[in-house]
Amino acid sequence: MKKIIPAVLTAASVLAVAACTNLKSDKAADAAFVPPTVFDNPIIRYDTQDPTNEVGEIIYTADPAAMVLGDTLYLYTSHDEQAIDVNDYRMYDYRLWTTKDLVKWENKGKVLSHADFEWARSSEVTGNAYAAHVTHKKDASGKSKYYFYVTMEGGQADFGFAIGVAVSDNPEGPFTDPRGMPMIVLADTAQYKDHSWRNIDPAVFIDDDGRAYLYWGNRQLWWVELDSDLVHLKGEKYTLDATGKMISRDMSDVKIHTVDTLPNYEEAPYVSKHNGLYYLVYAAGFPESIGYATSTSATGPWEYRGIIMDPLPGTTTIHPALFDFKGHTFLAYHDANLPGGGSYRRSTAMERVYFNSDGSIQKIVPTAKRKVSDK
Ligand code: FUB
Repeated sequence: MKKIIPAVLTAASVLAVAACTNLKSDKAADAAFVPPTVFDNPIIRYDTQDPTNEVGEIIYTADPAAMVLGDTLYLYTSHDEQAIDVNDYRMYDYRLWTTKDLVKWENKGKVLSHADFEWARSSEVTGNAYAAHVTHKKDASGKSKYYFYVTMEGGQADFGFAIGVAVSDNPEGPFTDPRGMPMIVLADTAQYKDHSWRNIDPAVFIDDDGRAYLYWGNRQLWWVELDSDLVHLKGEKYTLDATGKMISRDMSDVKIHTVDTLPNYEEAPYVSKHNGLYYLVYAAGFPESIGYATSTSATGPWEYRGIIMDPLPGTTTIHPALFDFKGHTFLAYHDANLPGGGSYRRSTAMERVYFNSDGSIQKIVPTAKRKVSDK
């Protein structure tokens, strides 16, 4: 059953006119779209079927990743399930929320879990599913496939995080792991860093020429080109079992690149293209703000352009996603503005983004905290 979560938006915010440069599409449908200029943040609040969105069980969501298909935004989030006042992440699954207007949100529920990855499930760990990213591509027959890149605790002999992928014929799933093993493990980045959570926060960008790149990393940004199947790394050699799952991999011909030009790079890279320029937004410093860089190529070099959002009250992390929707640009991120919120009980928020004529992004002041009554 479909669950509807409409958010309340003031008439003033809908009617407000952007005073600044923004991206425009020439599509008639997009031209008719009146983009919100102020969001009823947090935009995701209840895991509920209540159409008024004023009652129900609060859901804490984080790490938004945006995928636009036609007239619909698919917003995938991680899911914070930690008890109040406990200082550690508890994240077992990913949630999907869709909208056609950025105001009414449809709750598609759980679409993927830590338990769905055999290689992560079998490890002796607690089972965290950190930030993810979803993209799509048509296969040779013209059929769309959806690729869900995840951060999973487990997947290797040593305690730590790994990056994996699951694939579906439908953006709502079910997603299944085509590899049977992670894409990136601790051994792949051991020459650069030694902390166990360095391989987190995958983000994939598919360029106009069809080449695809995977960006990731905590305290170090790495990127690697993906194979055209979006499931293997370019140059990765592997053997398969009778079911088609990988049983071994050889990384000797895979080129893992580092990016060292982003001040205070912490984590959460997200690459997108706007007005012909490539943008890389990321979480900077700790507590995190949102920094960004631009380039004329998806592979850099990246020119640092500044901070677009300062640290937020109540949460050390912020996790940005910059995306276009119906001819306008938006930023999704997380705050801690739900009752009982905090660094391990976060909530997904969104803002409008305005560009200056030199491609720089105007600093964003988060929409004032909405009053959600304590339950
Ligand atoms: O949600 C768990 C981790 O916190 C993410 O992977 C980071 O980006 C930070 O948001």
